[in-house]
Amino acid sequence: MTKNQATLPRRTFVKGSLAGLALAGAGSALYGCSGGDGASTDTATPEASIGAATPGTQPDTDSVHWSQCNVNCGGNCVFQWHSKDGKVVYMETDNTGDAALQARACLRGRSMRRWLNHPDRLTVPMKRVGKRGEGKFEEISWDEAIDTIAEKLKYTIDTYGNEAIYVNYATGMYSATGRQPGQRLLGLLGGYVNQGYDYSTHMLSAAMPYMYGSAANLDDDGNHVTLGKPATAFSPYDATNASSFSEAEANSDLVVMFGNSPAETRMGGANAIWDFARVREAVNGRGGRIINIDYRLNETSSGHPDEWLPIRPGTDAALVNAIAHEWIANGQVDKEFLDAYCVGYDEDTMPESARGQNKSYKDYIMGTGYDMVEKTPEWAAPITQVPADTIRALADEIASAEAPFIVQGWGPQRHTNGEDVCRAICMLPVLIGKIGLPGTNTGQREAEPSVYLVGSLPVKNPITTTLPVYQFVNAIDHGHEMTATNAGIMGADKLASDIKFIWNYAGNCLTNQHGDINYTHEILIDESKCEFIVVWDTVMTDSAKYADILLPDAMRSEQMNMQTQGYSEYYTGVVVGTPAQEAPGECRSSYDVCADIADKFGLKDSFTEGKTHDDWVRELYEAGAEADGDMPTWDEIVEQGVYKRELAPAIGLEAFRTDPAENPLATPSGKIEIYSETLAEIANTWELAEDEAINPIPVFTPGFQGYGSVTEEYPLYCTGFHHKSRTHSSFGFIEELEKVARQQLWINPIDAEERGIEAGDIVSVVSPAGEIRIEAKVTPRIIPGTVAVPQGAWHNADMNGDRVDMGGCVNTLTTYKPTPLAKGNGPAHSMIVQVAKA
Ligand SMILES: Nc1nc2c(c(=O)[nH]1)N[C@H]1C(S)=C(S)[C@@H](COP(=O)(O)OP(=O)(O)OC[C@H]3O[C@@H](n4cnc5c(=O)[nH]c(N)nc54)[C@H](O)[C@@H]3O)O[C@H]1N2
Ligand SMILES: Nc1nc2c(c(=O)[nH]1)N[C@H]1C(S)=C(S)[C@@H](COP(=O)(O)OP(=O)(O)OC[C@H]3O[C@@H](n4cnc5c(=O)[nH]c(N)nc54)[C@H](O)[C@@H]3O)O[C@H]1N2
Ligand code: SF4
Ligand SMILES: [Mo]
Repeated sequence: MTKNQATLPRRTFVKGSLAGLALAGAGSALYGCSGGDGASTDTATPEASIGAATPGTQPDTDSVHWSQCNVNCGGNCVFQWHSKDGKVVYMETDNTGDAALQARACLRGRSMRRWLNHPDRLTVPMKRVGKRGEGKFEEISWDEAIDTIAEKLKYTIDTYGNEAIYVNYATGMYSATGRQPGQRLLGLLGGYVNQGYDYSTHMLSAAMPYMYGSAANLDDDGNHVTLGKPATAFSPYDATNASSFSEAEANSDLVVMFGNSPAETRMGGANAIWDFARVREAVNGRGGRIINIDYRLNETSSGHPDEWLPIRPGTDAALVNAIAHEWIANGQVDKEFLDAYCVGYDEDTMPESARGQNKSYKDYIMGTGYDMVEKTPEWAAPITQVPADTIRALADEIASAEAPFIVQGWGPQRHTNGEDVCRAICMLPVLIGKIGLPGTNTGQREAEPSVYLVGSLPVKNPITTTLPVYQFVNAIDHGHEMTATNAGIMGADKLASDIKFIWNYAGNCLTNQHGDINYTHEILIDESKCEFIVVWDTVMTDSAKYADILLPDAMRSEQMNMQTQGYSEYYTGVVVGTPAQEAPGECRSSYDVCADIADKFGLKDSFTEGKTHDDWVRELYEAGAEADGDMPTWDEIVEQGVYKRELAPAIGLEAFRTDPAENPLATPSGKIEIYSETLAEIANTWELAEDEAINPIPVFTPGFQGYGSVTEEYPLYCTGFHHKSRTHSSFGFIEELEKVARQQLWINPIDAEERGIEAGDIVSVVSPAGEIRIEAKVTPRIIPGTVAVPQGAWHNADMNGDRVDMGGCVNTLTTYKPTPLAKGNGPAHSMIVQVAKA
């Protein structure tokens, strides 16, 4: 892990929590209001709505406690709780230090008090009493819960071995001690199957290392090995492979974004939307332009409609192909760069094994290889819905830019053809050699260097077997048949067992966030398959309904907490906080509960090493501070709550560009592999279905339920995006947020009119996998022929009845079909549907 490596000297050291308050309005007022957490329904202090901007008008409180927003949106924003008599009265966010570095909470974070104090909080341990999935539970004691879990763990390990245990993908808890206790416990018991990739960047994380390399491709001696290694060493947002927005701000004259909407997915005061606002100002200020390629006019370009270039979802690779065609036809590619730094652009740099077979990228584009189709703008226009003239103009505009900053969000790769799409987008800067230079980017997401100032509770898993996360349902159903070459298993040749025990802490990926809920339901309710499911959450989510034992968690603001900043691009930080109020009912911390489970195995001392939860937090902090040398002491951090520092700008692949011999990429050739021999080998050796392909060069393939797959029954393409009112399904039960940004189906007026649908109508959306009901948002902000459902709404269907999902969860519509290479969740954004007035 990068430790402080990219940091500038500390420029602010804030003592006292109110320093910098006067600056508070300047920073991120655009993206979050400047005061407290808004009008309250649950406390007797209406003054709270006045906010924090006018000290002196605040309600009477007796203490301040810090914590950080623990959900997975990347903001890691700072909470400053004001409590009285052990109960939270109101919240402020970050008002410390330099305004540009204030991690100020968005509306979601500012509603956290509603979550903490919500009447639907889980407050007691429960066991299932109805059929699995029915959601019928009965209160039990902690003793019974802990005994049952210990017994089931012992039974599972004795009967099936440790490889029958799986910790499900779950992102609701970013903290030094949140999800780690469970993994630490399971590690001590002999281990569990690891998670490979993630639901965020599944296709990209699997595919990009073949083009730009990854440390995971190197063995301990530094030799290149690519097959059968876990992919976790590749970071989809590090500062080695990609440039920071601050670099665009400083030096770019054209920003081209593919499916990237920081105003929705990087909210919060010290997050990329703030960085992007500065980018726009600087780039426009020097006469440059922003181009935002998306199937919808997203919030980032809302108010700047001239920035929007509409495209049919899943077809970005076709657009890239046509641009490449123009550049090749007009002699605009940087052949010198391609020869010196890349493999496989044309015959001159094809690897021995593929030479003389018309397998190069240039052959593919110009119609002399692969599918023998010339990728002209006229070819791409009907696929992408981008007119040929617009494509030509775009090709010209990018080629004439001095420092084009080409960047992709993760929307384009979360499609069934995502593995090719993400590499295809990177071909734009590669073809014109605009990589590793000031103001340019590699085509990947803007760098968000993970500079962790402190570590987390240590976890050791003796098992190396790794399952691509989206495969967990298959692993429950037929894990014993899954191998490296038919299911993408990593770290071992095959799974040793079906998954029999699921540990699900702070996640809703059993159903809601996973995909194809109707199908997944069938697998999960079969108790002869997965025999035991433990879920820990704070509210009754759809996934929680499948628990055999359901545990109530104390939230971060209800215990001592610590988290180091993970994603934001300009700054890193650490927050240490004390409990702002007591957890409700019988909620306990996961650390304490896991210590008790360890005790049943005689492992309590190994688990705790004689330390309490709070001892660990202090020790982890002090270890970080010592390694860093520049951080406050423990007493100081407890007093001031938050410590931050600015990060240096980064240019992706700068070292490689400057001296490729000295700084080769971690690919087999050490170069950018436009043609990957390793992928060619995988394509030849893996077992693939007839409709699946793995391609050594980034080609346009429509993908499952992608371009060309619509039928009379399902005549519309359907896709999704990450929504403002929730972080995935987190906050999905807070009514006030739903009122601010509604769960609605985006549909173009042309498609709506054909169906007699008007804005506000409740419509039925039917896919081959299921049906939802949702309100229609009729808007020209979405391209005709495609509709979109914001992801993360709470599934709400009678699973013993018609299964029509009144909650409008997009994963009722997705079909379970892992992608060819990553075995990932491409269907998340690739669907075909019919829409009708309900
Ligand atoms: N179709 C489709 N599906 C998708 C996506 C998509 O774009 N389209 N996006 C995917 C992506 S990128 C991701 S990352 C996943 C995210 O999927 P998940 O990781 O499941 O994220 P959430 O839905 O936010 O669920 C987090 C859970 O943590 C719980 N939680 C919050 N705080 C606490 C706490 O203090 N203690 C405990 N025990 N629990 C807590 C919340 O109540 C919530 O149930 O979804 C994926 N699913
Ligand atoms: N508010 C909020 N913020 C979040 C989250 C959240 O749930 N809510 N989730 C967090 C997490 S875990 C993650 S992984 C990130 C997700 O970040 P992303 O994956 O980048 O988010 P998406 O909204 O899926 O996609 C980004 C944009 O791509 C567009 N798009 C989708 N498909 C295509 C396509 O085929 N081509 C093109 N050109 N555009 C396309 C969408 O309309 C959207 O505007 O966001 C994080 N931030
Ligand atoms: S949801 Fe994200 S942006 Fe909003 S407060 Fe939490 S971390 Fe910050
Ligand atoms: Mo994600």
